[in-house]
Amino acid sequence: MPEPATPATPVTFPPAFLWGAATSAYQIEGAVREGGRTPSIWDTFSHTPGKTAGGEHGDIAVDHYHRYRDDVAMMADLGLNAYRFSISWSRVQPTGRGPAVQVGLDFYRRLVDELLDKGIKPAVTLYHWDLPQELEDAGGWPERDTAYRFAEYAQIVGEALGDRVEQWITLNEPWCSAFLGYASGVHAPGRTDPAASLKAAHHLNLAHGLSASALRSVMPARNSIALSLNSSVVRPLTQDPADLAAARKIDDLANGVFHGPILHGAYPDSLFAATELLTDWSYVQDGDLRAINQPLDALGLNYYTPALVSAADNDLAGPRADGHGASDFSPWPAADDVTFHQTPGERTEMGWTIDPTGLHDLIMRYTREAPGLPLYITENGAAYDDKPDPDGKVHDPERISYLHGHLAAVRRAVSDGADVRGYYLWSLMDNFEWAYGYEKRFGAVYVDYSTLARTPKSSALWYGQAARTGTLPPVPEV
Ligand code: IFM
Repeated sequence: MPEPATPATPVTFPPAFLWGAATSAYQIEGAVREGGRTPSIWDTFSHTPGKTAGGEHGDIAVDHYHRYRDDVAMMADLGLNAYRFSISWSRVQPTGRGPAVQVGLDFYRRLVDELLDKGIKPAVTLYHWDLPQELEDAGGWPERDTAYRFAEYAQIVGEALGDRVEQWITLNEPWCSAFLGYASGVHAPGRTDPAASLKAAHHLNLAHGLSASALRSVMPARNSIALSLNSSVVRPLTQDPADLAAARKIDDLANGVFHGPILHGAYPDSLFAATELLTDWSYVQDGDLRAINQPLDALGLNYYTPALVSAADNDLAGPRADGHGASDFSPWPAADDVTFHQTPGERTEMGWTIDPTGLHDLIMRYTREAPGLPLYITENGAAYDDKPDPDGKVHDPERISYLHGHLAAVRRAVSDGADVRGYYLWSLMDNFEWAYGYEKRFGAVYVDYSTLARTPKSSALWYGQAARTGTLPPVPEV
């Protein structure tokens, strides 16, 4: 059922609901050579010709490293009560192993203190795709040792910030790290090896489990440990058994490969069957599944758009449209027999169809998959071609409508029994959108890339009002 544009009764959220915004280190910080930071795989990838739009990179990004105080003040002025950001691993542990660099940890400590001072609850993500290049040179995520290195890094950050940060997220969207990074190659490190991508997925799972234990060993028990999955809402094009099987395969590759071991302690048998020509999964060692299947305190869900799939020989099949960038290599190992279709409806600048019902379905799915586990929407948002008006203001009514629709879907899920405790808009401000460079603007705050000046868009003011009142304001006419 579509969400009504402006419902008759106001959409109101529980008083303790977190109204946040999210960012990640490489997308906003800049200062890539300061304080002993060394290159991550994204520094290397973005400086490799042809890998990002216009050869753009995060060297300066939006200079958050130097402007964090103003950025926190801006969040406070808007009325947000939560902020999710990630730590740059190579800023803290430049070689990905060994002792931490104090300057790196101090930056995050200052940021956290600034947030707490303004009454904004910090949520730390330990890994948002920026593996230290040295670890990629040693094999990257397909190499088991990377999981152990990650647990060590988690412990360092947990020790440094665990006294003041309550919300922890181990990995952001491990699907992207594994399959865009090692199968389709549209993300760093740009490898195109489907077998390696499945191995990477397992080691990311292991890294999650080991880091969750490491965090627990050094942090106060009150802290919450979660991870953020970009779980796909996979819909079959028809009810034909071949299309249902295609949807099942993509569901395993998008979701089951992570939530299977993490939530249930096992990979789906159907995933093993689907990928048997690529890998025998012999790198899943005794004890790994136990290590991965750690008790969690919460689960983060990132949602943008649903996927519509059919069997490749379906008459209605069209060109590949999975929305994950242009590559001759698929991010879906062993799924050449599946076709992705464009879901009908309006789209954002990313070409992603706007469908808040998908968010409701996703929340209800995890309410069933993980009963009793609190949920957070750790990312949701839209890119639009925002431009300042002559008066300098930036009006983005499409984003307001997008946010309204998705927040109303969250609220509907809460009414249906889901325990959703917060929402983090992606993104606080325009930033480096990976392979798309700076072309796609996801921010609620506009960034002028020539001056780096920040201007809250009308959506930021709308969202801030929602945060302050706990009720969604009306949606202006587009
Ligand atoms: O910008 C990204 C973010 O880093 C991870 N989730 C999706 C966003 C939009 O593509």
